Parts: sequence; C-alpha cells; structure tokens
Amino acid sequence: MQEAPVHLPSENLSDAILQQLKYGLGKDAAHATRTDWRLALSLAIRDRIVDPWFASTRTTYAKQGKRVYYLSMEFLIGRLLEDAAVNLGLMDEVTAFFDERGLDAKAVIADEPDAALGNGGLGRLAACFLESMSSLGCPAHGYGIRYEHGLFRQSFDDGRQVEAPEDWLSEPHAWEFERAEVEYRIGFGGHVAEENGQTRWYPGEAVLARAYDTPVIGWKGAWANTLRLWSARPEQIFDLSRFNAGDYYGAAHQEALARTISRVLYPDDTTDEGKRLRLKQEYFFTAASLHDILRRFDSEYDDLSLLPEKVAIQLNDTHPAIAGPELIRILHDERGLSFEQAVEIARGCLAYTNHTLLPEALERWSVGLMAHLLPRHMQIIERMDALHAEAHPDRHVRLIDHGDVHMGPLAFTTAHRVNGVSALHSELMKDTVFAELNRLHPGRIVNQTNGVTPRRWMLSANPRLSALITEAIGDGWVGDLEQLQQLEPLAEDAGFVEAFAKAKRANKADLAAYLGKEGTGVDPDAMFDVQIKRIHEYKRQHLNILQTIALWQEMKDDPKGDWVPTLKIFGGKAAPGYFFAKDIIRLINKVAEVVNRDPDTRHLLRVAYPANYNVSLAERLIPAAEVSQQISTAGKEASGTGNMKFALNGALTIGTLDGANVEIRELVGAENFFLFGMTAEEVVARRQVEGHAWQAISADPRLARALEAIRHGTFGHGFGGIVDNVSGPDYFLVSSDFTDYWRASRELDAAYRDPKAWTRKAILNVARSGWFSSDRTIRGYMADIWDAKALSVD
Ligand code: CJB
Repeated sequence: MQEAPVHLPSENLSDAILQQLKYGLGKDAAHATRTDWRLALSLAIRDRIVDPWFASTRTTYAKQGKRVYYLSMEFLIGRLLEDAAVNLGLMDEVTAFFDERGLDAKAVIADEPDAALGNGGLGRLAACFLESMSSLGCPAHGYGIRYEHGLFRQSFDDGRQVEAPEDWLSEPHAWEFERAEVEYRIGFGGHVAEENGQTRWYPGEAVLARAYDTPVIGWKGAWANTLRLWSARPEQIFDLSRFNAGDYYGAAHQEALARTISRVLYPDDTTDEGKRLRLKQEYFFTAASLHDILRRFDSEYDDLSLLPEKVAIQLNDTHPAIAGPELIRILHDERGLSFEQAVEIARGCLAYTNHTLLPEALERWSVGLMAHLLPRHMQIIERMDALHAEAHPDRHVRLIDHGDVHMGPLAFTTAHRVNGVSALHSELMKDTVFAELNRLHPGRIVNQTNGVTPRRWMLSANPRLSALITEAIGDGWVGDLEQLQQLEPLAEDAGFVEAFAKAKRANKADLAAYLGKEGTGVDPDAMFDVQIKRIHEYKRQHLNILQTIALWQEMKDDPKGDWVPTLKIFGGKAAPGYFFAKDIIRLINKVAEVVNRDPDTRHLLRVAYPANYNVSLAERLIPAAEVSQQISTAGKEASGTGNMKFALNGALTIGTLDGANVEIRELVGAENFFLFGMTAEEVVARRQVEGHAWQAISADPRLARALEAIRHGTFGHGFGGIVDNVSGPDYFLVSSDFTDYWRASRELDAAYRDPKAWTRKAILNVARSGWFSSDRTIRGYMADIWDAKALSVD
C-alpha cells in the first residue's frame, strides 16, 4: 500500500506521527532519537492546527471582523507542544502512542526547548493573552521579535549567578512557518526633507524585517490566531568587493550589524551602544508590524477613516510606544491626511497598558538619540508636545522634558485608552505618574486586572487536581473557569478533602524527587513554601531569607520544639547588571548551604534554590506549592500573575496588600489569606520617619539577631551591602515589615498543623479563583478597550 504524502496528514494521529518522522524528518522509527519523536509529534499536531487556522482567517475576512493586534517586545511562551495537544484534545492519544513504543510521553514533551522570549510577568501575560484570544475567538495577531537568544540561562557558581546565552533555535523549531515573502524595509537615521509642501524622511540605513508565523490554537481547537515574530536581515547579504579583496570581516560587517537587532532579548542598556540597540529593536518590530497591519487593512478597505473601526492596536508597555509617531507619520507624510486627522485616527486605534510605576522602569530616550535614529519621529513628537502645551497652557505635562522623550506620557497622549493591570495599580496610576494626564483626560485610564490561562496553569500543569475537579463538577471549568465555584460545598466533603490532599501530596512527591535530582534532599511531608519571580528589591526575597534565618536560629535554640517542618523554595533570575539582586541570590544560596547541612535542624528546615527558573520549572513548582509568598512592598507590584497561579492550584498566600493580592484576598476570603505589612499609604508615610529601619531593628530582637549573623559571616562574607541597606535607607521597608511578617508566618505554621482545616482553605482558594482566568481579562479588553467581537467558524 502506498503511504499518504506528508502534506495530507493522516486522520489517525499515530499514522500522522510516523509519516512525519519518515517524510518530514527522514528518520526511521528504529533509529529515532527523543528529539526526532518530539519533532515528528509536533509536526503532526501542527498539521492539525492548519485547517482551523485557515478557517479562522477566512471567517475574519468574510465577517469583516475588527482585528486586534497585540504588540509586545516579549512573549514568554515556554513550550508549545503540550498546549497544542491539550487544546486539541489529543493528550490521551499522544500518551498511548508513546506507551505502545515503551517511550515516556512526558519526557518527549519535555524535550522541547523552553522559548524564553521574555523576562517575566509582562512577557508571560502576553503569552496567556494569545492563548485566551484564540480560545475566545477574538481575531488577533501577536507581534514581536524572533530573538535568536532568549533570556539567559542561569547557573550558580559558589552561590553566584552565572549567565550563559540561551540557544533555543539551535534545534529545528517545529511550530513556525517562515514567510520569506513577507518582508519590510525598516529605516534608521538619515534626514528629513520638505518637498512640494510634503515632508519626507530619507533613512540613512535600513534592515529587512522578515515574518515568522506561529499558529496559536485555542481551547477545543475551534479558533487559531497568529503570533508573527520579526527577524532582522541585512539588505545586502555581504559586500562582495570587500570579500574579493580579502577583507572577510569587513565584508560581513553590515550583515552582523543588521542581525544584531533580533539577536538577543533585552540587551544591556547601561551603555550608550546598548541603549541605541534597544531603541532600534523597538522601532524595528513596531514599524514592521504597522506596515503589515496597514497592508492587511488596504487589502480590504480603501477609506483610512475606517481604521479605528477595524483595527485595535494594544501596546504592551511603552516598548512599542513609537507606534504613535510612526502611524501618524505614515498617515500624514505618506498617505496625505492632515496632521490632526492622522493624530485622531492613530489615537482611535491605539491603546496602552502600563505595567509598572517604578520610576527607573519608565522609559525615556534622549532627544539626541531619538533625533539621530528617528529624525522624523522626533519632529512629530515635538509637534505633539507643542499641541498638547497649546491645548493645556496651564498644565505642565510634557512629552519632552530635561532633554528626554518620556515614553509614558507619549503613549498616554497617543492612545484612547490606558490601562493598569490590577485595581490598586490603576488607582495608583491616577494618583501618581499619570495624575496630571488623568485630570486632563478623565475616563481614559481603565483597569483590566491580569489573568492566567487555565489550560496551561491548571489542566496541563496539574493533571491530578484537574482530574479531581472534572470528576466532581464536569469539564466545563476549563473554558469557563468561574464554574470552579461549584467546588465550594465540597470543602466540607470529607471524601473530597481527602482526595484533594492526596493530589497535593503526590505533586509534592514529584517535586521532591525532581529537587532530589538537583541535590537537595527533601521531605515531601514538609510544608512547601515557594517564592518564584524575578529577583528584585521591591519583591523582597531578602525579607523572606531574613525570616528564614531568624526561624533557623529559633529552631536551633529549641530543636525539640513544636516546629512545622518547612521547605523554603526560591526561584528566579536577576538582571545581569543588578548587583544588589545578585547579592540576594548569593545570600539565599549560602543560607541554603549552611541550613541544609545543619544536623540540629535539617529535619525541620531546608532551603532549595533550583537554578534557571523558567516557565517549565514554574509548571512543576506551582502545583506542589502549599504557601505562596507575595511579599512586595505595597504599591510596587503592579499586579503579579504568579500569585493567581498559586491560588488557583490551592496554595495559601502570605502577602501584602499589593497588586492583585488585594483582589485575591477579597475573592478567596480574608480568613483564607495570610495578610501582613503596611498598606501603600502607610509605606509612603513610614518613609518619612527618621531612622525607620533602626527603630524596627531595635524593637525586634529576632531581626537584629538575623542581621547580626549575616554581618558576622555565618553565611560567608560580602553581604555588608544588604545589611547596611536594610539597616539604613531601607527604601523597600524590609525591616519595618519584618515583625508583622514573622507574625503572619507563624500563623501560617499554626494553620498548617491542622491538615483538614488547611485543605479546606486550599479548596476555597481554588473554588474562588475562577475570576483570575485570562479569558475574563481578554473579555474586559474586548469590551472596554478594543470594541472587538468574538467570531466563530461556521
Ligand atoms: N512587569 O514583567 C514586568 N516587566 C516590566 O518591565 C514591568 C512590569 C510585570 O508585569 C506583570 C504583568 O502585568 C505584572 O503582573 C507585574 O506586577 C509587573 O512587575
């Protein structure tokens, strides 16, 4: 019998995988490696996405639906294979296929490199949003950069963070389609000229942006959208005359420079060269995306005034904020609309999400750099600034201030909606960074509390709990997470409580075995207490480790005391140039070394810090967690999304009233949440108190003793900076919040001593977390910001 050609995928998944192995990869089953199997499986599954993908595109054209474009420098998508298999309902078949061959489906799936095209919460949010937009049938494209190297790989050397380049593209990437024909020329520099009353920009150099498409399939496979990532290429591959003259480096120079633009995620921007490259990256992907958006619009409509009705462009933070001036430039300079019309249309399309109030993270570019790289855009920004000043002469908001272009105000004034990412954060935006702009444009700021996709963060990551939930209430919760409310009465059902505790225990045993491989002996019956996120002073991992040191000291004083055996887990990376955060990492690792080998306490307290925290590691840690550490200085964490994943998976939060913790506590109930610390208002007042850190330390002997131990070298040397900081300026109020954190931590221990009551609280956390689905968040964006409608394939 003749085999089906590979482009006609077999109806039967097993046959399709074997066909892909043979015809797609040229491998024979007898010699296939794990990677071959993974690629064959991925290609077979990708084949099954193509039809719904095409059907979704055809439907959007046929119904002339409004399209949403999500522009983001980061998409922290992690592994894609399981997402796709789960959403297509193929997991059982996949497992059976590999079982039959004596292979472990999980290991095959885990062979996929973790696509780390993002730093943390902002990038992961974009990935959850892509999945939710597809699950809801919202016609959308994600636009970003196809970084050759994602976020660095972290290892530890004597406790210190060491960074190595990440190399996810070193193996074939099964999910993308290269679109050689979709290529745009992106200019930089050069000059601006006035010609016959029109302004023209003549860039001095240019690179090409080439599209790579990844289909994103939604829940139950009903709809698929596209993630389109841009890769930079030189206009001229290499300089043949230089090559022929023997100047091989010189011949390749232009190519290397062009490709640098999409080489690495977030290059170091502490040097001028770094800054220049970052701004180039931002313009590169934003301009390519806008060209693409307008090309698609032009293929359907010939009236530019329809743009806001047909196109919604969401700016994920200010990184793509140059979209405002670029769209105005195209509409005015190239399409001949008046400047005012161009501004109005651009504003009708654009909306901006703010993700942080930290002043150091609000982007600014020097006027000199902007004028050099993007001379026409600088003129447009100047004109916008002048228009704004003219319209509001008594106000002081400037887009350009002290020689810098301020991207926050620029994004605000070129957008029709600006949103924060939790209720508290959106209110603080109105009171602080955007207070003046909010007065001028009341109603422009709206809130859209973040969410997470339940497909990845429950169904895939926590199969045991998912099965239990489905058994209890059916599987409707996967597409409608608020159905988890039906679990509430089961918190009083002894059988369910027991089954829930059993599932958590099994997840902990899995994690203990994994951490065991990493060299940390772990008791699966200990309380698993987890803090995973980027390392930052405002997230206060140092508060957690100080409390851990104090706990260890008390345990040592009284090893026979009634302690709750605890495993403290940390995970996270520090920015390579953030030396204070790197000291915190080293301190945690050094405390782990001392504590884990202490014969007096090692049965009571362990500290684990698995290296290279990423999406896949989060998928292991969160289902096994019992305590979720969300302890940022109030007013600093815009939202948090890890906090939602933990609550959804039945961990109890110990946290401050910050970001979305506030909403989590309201929903899960104050009695199922361990609150401590100052409020955002109290934080501001406390900073005004002279010597606040010293006062706090003098009043709390536990804190004084823990700091003393660090200073005296119990954990090695070189931690004076941390001690001095929390005893002196202590901007993030580690010392002032310590005593209350200790109290809440001991209350947590007390609650853990009653396993049934604890499990009931955990169940209520799950039952009441349905609102944190990113499906709810995307519905909010569609209704309040994009005015977009969900479609379905007929
Ligand atoms: N966030 O991950 C980043 N990167 C930034 O540059 C600024 C903010 C985070 O975004 C998340 C998604 O909105 C928030 O949950 C988180 O609080 C914020 O720090």
